[in-house]
Amino acid sequence: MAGEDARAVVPKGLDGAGLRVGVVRARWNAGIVKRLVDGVRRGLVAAGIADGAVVDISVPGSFEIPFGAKVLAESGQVDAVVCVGAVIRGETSHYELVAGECARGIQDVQLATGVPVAFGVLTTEDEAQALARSEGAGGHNVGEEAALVAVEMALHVRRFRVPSSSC
Ligand code: DLZ
Repeated sequence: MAGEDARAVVPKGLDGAGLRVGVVRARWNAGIVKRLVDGVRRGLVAAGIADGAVVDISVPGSFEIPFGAKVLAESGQVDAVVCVGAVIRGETSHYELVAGECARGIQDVQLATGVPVAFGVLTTEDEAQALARSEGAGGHNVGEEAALVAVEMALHVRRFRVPSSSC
């Protein structure tokens, strides 16, 4: 992909105005995660979400991301959550456990709460792959992609939500 345009494309008609989004970021591999968070911000702005509509929490590592996402999803303060972290095999003896539990936990949280939770967590063989997927050549940024996913899914929820007065 080097040199090619790999920047995330905003789906036609995606308009997140009025949505509130939570971001959970892991502190492990902080340099990579910072690049992902910058991508998340860019994606949210491109989808029409103001900075003031975004809340941000940090957790120790990717293993804790699902719990952070659950706290936000259950808070009633956000319509979607974006998770960002980086699990790098070369530096992580229990890579499978951390990466696998992070992915499973995120899916569990979104299905249990009904609040979309996007997976912007890199699981890579080495740091070079992580750099390439967090604003590498061509602008590929998994954080930016995850932000757009979160907005799209939140709009599905908004469209089909049963008004509380009809219950
Ligand atoms: C312990 C650990 C290791 C070895 N590697 C990573 C990593 O590459 N990426 C990451 O986000 N977190 C890592 N962690 C920390 C765990 O996610 C978790 O914070 C600790 O095991 C404490 O529960």
